[in-house]
Amino acid sequence: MKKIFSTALVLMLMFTLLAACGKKDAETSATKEDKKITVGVVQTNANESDWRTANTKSFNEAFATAGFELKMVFGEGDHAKQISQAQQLIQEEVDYLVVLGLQSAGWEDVAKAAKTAGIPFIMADRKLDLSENLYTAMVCSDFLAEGNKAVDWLKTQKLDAYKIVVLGGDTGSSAQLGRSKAIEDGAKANKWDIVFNQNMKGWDETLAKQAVADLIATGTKFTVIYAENDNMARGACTAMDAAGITYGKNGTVKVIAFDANKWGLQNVLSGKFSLDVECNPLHGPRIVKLINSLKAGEKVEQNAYVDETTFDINSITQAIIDARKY
Ligand code: GZL
Repeated sequence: MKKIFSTALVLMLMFTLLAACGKKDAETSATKEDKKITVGVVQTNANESDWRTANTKSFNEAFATAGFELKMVFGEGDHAKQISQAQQLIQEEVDYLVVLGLQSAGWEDVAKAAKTAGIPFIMADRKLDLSENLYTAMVCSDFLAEGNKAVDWLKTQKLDAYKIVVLGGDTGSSAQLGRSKAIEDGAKANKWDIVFNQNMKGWDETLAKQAVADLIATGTKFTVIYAENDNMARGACTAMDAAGITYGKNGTVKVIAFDANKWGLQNVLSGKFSLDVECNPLHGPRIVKLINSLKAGEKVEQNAYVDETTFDINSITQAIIDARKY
């Protein structure tokens, strides 16, 4: 009798334990399923440019809609700070790490740490110098292609003289490297003169305005402003206004800009900018789609470049501008 009772007691204990484990597993899996996806985003600077503002807004809105928890940090022009911020996010065991690098180089250790931690490393905006085994995917712009579009357009202008002022972006960023390589190679191939070629820290509009004002003061003549974003192109226009130099549709200087913000395109329509090359900042939805695909175990394209176009005085209309999202 005693034996039957102790057997029954053991069986009861076993079933209770099993039920408890099952419940825990169920809770764990339920918690896992319900757990918000946490995404670490290492952004460049908060107020770098209108492009960057649109880009940050895109992440905030898309991640909120998707129900992702966003942990966004800003390097504020300091590459070393971005590296330590990325390492910190890995320590915090984010589910995904998205990097928009101030500099292309120097990301190997972070990428290796993310890989060791089992955290997918995603590049956005600017491709980084990483071998394909060190990142999961990228959603970036092809900056060399952007620059080549500007060079091809410049060729069609058949100017009497090509005296080009290059206002580069942040030195060492893939956006600056690609756009600068395009104009430098284009000038060499077409025997154009680059009369000024300097990168503006932080893509800064005021620095660009001052650089062009100083150049004008030296008496250097130029026929093209190649500004690697809208803000710096506007800075150059302010300097030319102050010096009485005409530009754009009926002017002596062609102004080329990149980003194609709405206000930049308004400057194309009004004839101030001659060309604006699109660089699309709306990466939020793209990264959400990518993360959802990864979460579902779907195969994703590792190297996805964003489709982008150009706008000049002959192609732009107010309707096109009004329909734009940034
Ligand atoms: C390009 C982006 C650049 C923009 C600038 O993708 O990284 O940085 O062209 C921005 O306006 O600040």
